[in-house]
Amino acid sequence: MIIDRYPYNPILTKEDVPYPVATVHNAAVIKYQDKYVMIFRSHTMNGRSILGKAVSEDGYNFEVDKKPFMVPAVNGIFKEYESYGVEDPRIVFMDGEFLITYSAYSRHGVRIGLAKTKDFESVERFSLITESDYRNVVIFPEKFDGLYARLDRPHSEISPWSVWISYSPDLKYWGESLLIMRPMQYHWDEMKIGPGAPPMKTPRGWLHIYHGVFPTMDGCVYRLGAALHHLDDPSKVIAVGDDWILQPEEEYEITGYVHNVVFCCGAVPEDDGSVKIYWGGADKVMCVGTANLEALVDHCLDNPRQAL
Ligand code: BMA
Repeated sequence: MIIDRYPYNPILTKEDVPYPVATVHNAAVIKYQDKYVMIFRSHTMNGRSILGKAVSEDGYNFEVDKKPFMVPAVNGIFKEYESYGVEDPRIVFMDGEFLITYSAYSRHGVRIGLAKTKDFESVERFSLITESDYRNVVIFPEKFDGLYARLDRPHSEISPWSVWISYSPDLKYWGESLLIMRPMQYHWDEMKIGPGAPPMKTPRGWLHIYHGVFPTMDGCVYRLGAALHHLDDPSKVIAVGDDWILQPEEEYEITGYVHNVVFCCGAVPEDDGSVKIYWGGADKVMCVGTANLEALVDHCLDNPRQAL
């Protein structure tokens, strides 16, 4: 198997959280001052989501902060657009600060918020960077020709749940959008695809772990796959691995709040060429596994499917 599950999964559950929550899942993880910082999503008991923070020395054993990290905003424009909750964060580090993209739900639909922090103590909302219906926006940790780049996941009837790319000079105004990857018919990712972890730089391209959804008579199955983007022009998808790299197999992925889900929002590349991949199991717990980054690149190149 290309991803080795950590034998002591799940690594974080609602029992580890010192305030009342129903779930712990879909977390972003990034290194900060030699520690692993996890920003995770939790359903509260009204069914809406908040974000919590946990810290670890080794990437496996996490301790949760006493209070949530982000709850729906109580004033300003964010209040209007986050009133149904904040979900599924992703984090990158650029220019001395951490950029957190998250789904903001309200009666107006789902759009993407961008918040910034320098130390994971205080966090400042920067802007709502999409209209609805968007989820799963990940920012590349480097600029291209002076522009920020992000993978987008808008949804419309004619172009359902595909991956697009957009650019920005200032993180606020985004444009030059292009469709770059679509779900593939009669394939494990045929219904929806969406960006997962922020892309990781490798000598052969940006490795992007994404999720794909397959509809069955028993509901949807969420799996993970990998795609490789050109180093200088990330709108060029060099290859998409045909096979999934992870599917729900363990009890904690098959049964939970939503069954048959593995959903990734974060991965941490290590100096030895390995990568820790974090995923939510069945929308209820957090899990981790390790892979070799170059093996994931091989996975894309050795047996690719069409991107578009
Ligand atoms: C998606 C999102 C994710 C969730 C997944 C499986 O639409 O809501 O946050 O993990 O469904 O329920």
